[in-house]
Amino acid sequence: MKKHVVLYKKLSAPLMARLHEQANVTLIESLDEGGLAQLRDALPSAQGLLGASLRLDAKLLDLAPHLEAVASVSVGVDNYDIDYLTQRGILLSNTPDVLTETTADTGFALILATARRLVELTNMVRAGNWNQNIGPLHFGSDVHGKTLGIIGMGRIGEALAQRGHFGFGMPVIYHSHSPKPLVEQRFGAQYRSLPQLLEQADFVCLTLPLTAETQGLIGAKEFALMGPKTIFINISRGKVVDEAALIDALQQRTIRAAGLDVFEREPLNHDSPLLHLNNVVATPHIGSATHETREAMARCAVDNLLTALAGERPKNLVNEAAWKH
Ligand code: 8YV
Repeated sequence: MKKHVVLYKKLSAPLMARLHEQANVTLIESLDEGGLAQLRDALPSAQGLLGASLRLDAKLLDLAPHLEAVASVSVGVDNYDIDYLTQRGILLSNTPDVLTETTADTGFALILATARRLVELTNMVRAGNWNQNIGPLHFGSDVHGKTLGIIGMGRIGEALAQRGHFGFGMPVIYHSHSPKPLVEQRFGAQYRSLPQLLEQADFVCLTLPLTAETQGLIGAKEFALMGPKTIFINISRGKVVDEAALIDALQQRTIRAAGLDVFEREPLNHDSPLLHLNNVVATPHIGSATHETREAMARCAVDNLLTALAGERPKNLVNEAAWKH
């Protein structure tokens, strides 16, 4: 008997075909009010859910009494009430690994674009304001040889360290829950306390998950420890940062600049000061957003979901405690 799977993220034709072969599929085309109403109507008979970028809390999940598995097309799982899912025995899976390199590439793209003022200067050219040779007013900062500080040394942090060490000859310092001897061995990375890292790094890069512990981790006190030449990069989650404190640090030039792919609220408010600061490069959460990687993530999520619905343990199970077998 085919199980009922509700998708709230569009999949490629091959993946849709694969799902239709093995499940009864309801596709929610968008997450606007109409789409959310459709989702609420579909949940009472749903046994599997697949998607991303939607807060799945107890209130919504209580509408799905037959739910067995949720497959997130993301590595971050801050959108899920994991304790509630576990208490109900609902298996939550995510898509780590497949997006690591692409997201680290995004991180380095932001490091280079922000240090070399790429957006500001290409906008100047586009506006027809390139009228003379570039002088000190438009100089950027070097990246090669500068100190790369990584907060959160997981898969993505490690890939960022690899790029900095081998690609740009950058000394790497890092802060994480615990020392990472393999990273120290491979990239010469050195462990630092958070205050030490903030004081010593030329580039401060956030690559850690959003949890109760990391929410608001970087605020006014932390920005004050950085220097006027420090460049701040966030490819983790916006809520790890006190965004008002970041805006103030940028406006007061407490730090030199920021490269941001994530924000407290997404899409970013059109009236956000971050959109009007020259020392900000803001991208619309494109960390993993390449054709190849998003297809690989969706494929991984479909594998996880179908495995769970077949009563097997999905490869990327997030809440081990929900696995009763
Ligand atoms: C996107 C991400 O939000 O994987 C994550 O946690 O933040 C990004 O890859 C996600 O892929 C949305 O589909």
